[in-house]
Amino acid sequence: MATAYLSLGSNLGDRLGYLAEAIRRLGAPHTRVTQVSSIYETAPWGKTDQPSFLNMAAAVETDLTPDELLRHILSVEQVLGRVRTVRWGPRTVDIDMLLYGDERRATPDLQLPHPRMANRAFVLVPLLEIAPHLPYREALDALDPAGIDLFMGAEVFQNRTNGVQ
Ligand code: GSY
Repeated sequence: MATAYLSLGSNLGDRLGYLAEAIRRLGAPHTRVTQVSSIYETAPWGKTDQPSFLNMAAAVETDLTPDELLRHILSVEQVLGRVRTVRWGPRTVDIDMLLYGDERRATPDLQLPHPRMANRAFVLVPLLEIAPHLPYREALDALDPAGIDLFMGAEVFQNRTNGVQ
């Protein structure tokens, strides 16, 4: 059983609904979502003329290998309507595997740790909220925190994901 950390983002349509559905769907097979962060509204990075994102992080416990977990993530993105057209363009949901245990690799489909995570405050703010022990605090302190606003606390989001009103 391994612990993996994921970053999720959405900037099209029912952004919160897409994140909630992604968390529900990530929870199987052979995978359990053990922690979710708060939801943050964040200014778009890369291609800036697009709607703002909702971003969050999640921890999962999984029996899947990194490649199997990647396939699971891609299938959840696909079911939720992600279409990869414009690079860095708008998306219903984007799920990145940031870390998988202590795994280090650089294959074309999957690089671990995620090669750009240390440069993105919209990734590190939610990640360090759920995993303050990870060695990315200095990286976050070096980034501009502007444009990262708390949108919804983790507990409220979890109640929504579990269908509790
Ligand atoms: O890399 C993930 C997709 N993405 C995002 C994102 O999730 N949040 C923000 N704020 N900007 C982004 N630009 C891209 S591409």
